[in-house]
Amino acid sequence: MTVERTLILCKPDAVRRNLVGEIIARIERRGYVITAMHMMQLDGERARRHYAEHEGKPFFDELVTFITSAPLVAMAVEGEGAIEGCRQLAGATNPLQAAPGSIRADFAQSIGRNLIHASDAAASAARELDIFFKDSDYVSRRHDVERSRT
Ligand code: 3AN
Repeated sequence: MTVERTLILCKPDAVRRNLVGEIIARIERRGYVITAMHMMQLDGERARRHYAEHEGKPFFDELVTFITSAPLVAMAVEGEGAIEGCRQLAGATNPLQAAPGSIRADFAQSIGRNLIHASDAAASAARELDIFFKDSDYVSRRHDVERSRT
């Protein structure tokens, strides 16, 4: 069994629209397990690190401005195949192209306000989780992860 850990952000639009519970419910119903969680307002330095791969793109400044504009909820989510599974739950970046039933298709209209971040690969998950959490923030829920598969 390959248990993965991924970073989920309920971005400021999700918090403002009271959709945090909806997002958490979908993650938990899928059987994934939350092992760390913070509500926080991100500073510019951490926001730029988080979105480093987009530096230089036309939407980068707006992205950093938006993600730092109001509180977000950051979560570490664990489970078998959790990285790809959470990307499925989120849906495609552009809500108009997101699969029906995904969070972005069901609740978002535009690419700049697409509610959720979900890491796209093991390396980016590890890098991004380090921006939001330190080792002592994680709780151990290995039994819950194992039970949730059956
Ligand atoms: P995803 O969040 O689906 O992995 P990325 O990593 O390509 O998408 O983009 C990160 C974030 O940047 C997106 N969630 C979205 O908020 C924003 N973004 C991406 N592409 C655009 C764009 N063309 N215009 C405005 N914002 C964008």
